[in-house]
Amino acid sequence: MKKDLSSDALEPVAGNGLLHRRLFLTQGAAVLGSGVALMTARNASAAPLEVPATMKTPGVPASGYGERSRFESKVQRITNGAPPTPGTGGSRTPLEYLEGIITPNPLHFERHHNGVPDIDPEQHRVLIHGLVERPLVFSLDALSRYPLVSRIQFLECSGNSAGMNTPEPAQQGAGGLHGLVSCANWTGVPLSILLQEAGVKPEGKWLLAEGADAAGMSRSVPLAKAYDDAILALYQNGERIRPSNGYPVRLFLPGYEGNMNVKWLRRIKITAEPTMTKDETSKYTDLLPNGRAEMFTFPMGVKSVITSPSGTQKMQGAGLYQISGVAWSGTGKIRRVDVSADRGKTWAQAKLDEPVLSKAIARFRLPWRWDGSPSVLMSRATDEAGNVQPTRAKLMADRGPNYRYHYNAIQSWNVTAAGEIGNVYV
Ligand SMILES: Nc1nc2c(c(=O)[nH]1)N[C@H]1C(S)=C(S)[C@@H](COP(=O)(O)O)O[C@H]1N2
Ligand SMILES: [Mo]
Repeated sequence: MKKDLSSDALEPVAGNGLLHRRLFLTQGAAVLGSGVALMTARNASAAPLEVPATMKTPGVPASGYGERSRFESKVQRITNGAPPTPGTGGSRTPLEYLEGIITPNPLHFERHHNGVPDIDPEQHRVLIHGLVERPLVFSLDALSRYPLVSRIQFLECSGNSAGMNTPEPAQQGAGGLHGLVSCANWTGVPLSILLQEAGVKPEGKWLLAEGADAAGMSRSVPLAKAYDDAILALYQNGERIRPSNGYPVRLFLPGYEGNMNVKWLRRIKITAEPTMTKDETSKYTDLLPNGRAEMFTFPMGVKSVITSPSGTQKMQGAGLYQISGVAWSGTGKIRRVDVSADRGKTWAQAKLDEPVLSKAIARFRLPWRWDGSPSVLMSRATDEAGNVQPTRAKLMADRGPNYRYHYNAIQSWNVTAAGEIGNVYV
C-alpha cells in the first residue's frame, strides 16, 4: 500500500530526530520544502532583484587550463605543520568541503617519503624482470598502447586516522582527522597483461615494486593481486596523473593500503618471497596486545565518516539538516550505512547515492531534525562481505593501545546545545 508521506514522513525513525531516508525521494523532498521551513531561503519581497555588475560588463575570456572561483580559495589540502625532513610528510583531503564521491585532482591527498620527483616521461622506463621468461622494458608510449581500463576507486593511507589514538580526542575536522583518503577515476594498463607477456616462472609468487623517487620506495605485492585488479595507472580523473600522485605512472592496487600503491613506478621484479624492504618492515606493521605483530595487512577495513555536519563546523540553529558523509571498504562495495544521533543508542539507515561502486567511496545522506539539544552523531558502514565498522572502544580493546595503522573505527561528533561540533571518543 502506498504510504501517505505527508502524514508520517516527519516522524523520527531513530532517537534525537533522525528522519527516514525516503524523504530524499522526489515526493519526500516536496514535503520537506512545503511542510517544514528549511530556513535556508528567505521569503522573497515584492521588489525585483537588482541587476548585478556581472550583467553589465563582459566576463573574462576562455582559458587554456581551468581555475576554480577565487571565492573558493579557502578550500585547501590540510597540512599539519612543516615535516621533520623536507619532502617527507603529506597533505590531507579536506573532506568536509567536498560532495559526491570524486576527489578533484588538486585536492587528492599526498604522502611522500622523500619529495615529489620531476620526471620526464620521454626518459622514463618501467622494467619487468626477476623470475620471468622475458625481461621487458616499457616506455610510456609503449604502455599507452595496451588496452586501458578505467575504474573509480579510493586510495587510503594505512596511517589515516592514526591521530585517533591520542589519549584526548584531537579537535580537528573530518579532513584533518581522516583526510588521508581520496577517490578518483584511475585509468591504466592491467598489470596481468604485462605479466603474461613477460611470462612469470612457476616459482614467481610475489613482486617487488620500486619507485623512482629519492626514497626508492618499494613494496612487495602478492602476485594474486597483480593478476586480479592491479593496474599501472597513467590517468587520474581523465588527465595524466599529477606529479604528486605518481606522474607519469604508478602502481594502483584497488582497496590495498596506500603505501603499496608505488608512485613513479620504475621497476617490477618477480620474486618467490616478499623482499622485506625497509618500507614494509619499518612501518605499516600492527603491534598487538599479546606482543605479536601483524604485517602485510593489505585490504583496508570498512569505514565511514560524517562530513556534514562535522568537527570544527557550527550548527545554524535548531531545524532540519542533511547529514552527509563518505564510506568505503577495501573488500568491495558498501552495502549500507547507519547513522545515530544519540551516541549509538538507536540507528537509522542512510540513503546511498548511486552509483555504489566496488572499492570506491560511497556517499550517504540522512535527514535530521535537530531540536537544539546536545547530540552525538555517528555513522557505521557495512560492506558487501558483511564486515561492520567497529566502535572505537571495541577496536582499541581488541587491538591494544599501540594500534595506529589501519584504524577504521566509528567517528563520533559531539554537538553541543550552542551548536559547536567536536571530536569525541565513544
Ligand atoms: N615511490 C613512492 N611511492 C609511494 C610513496 C612514496 O613516498 N614514494 N608513498 C606511499 C604512501 S605511504 C601512500 S599512502 C600513497 C599516497 O598516494 P598519493 O600521494 O597519490 O595520495 O603512495 C604510496 N606510494
Ligand atoms: Mo601511506
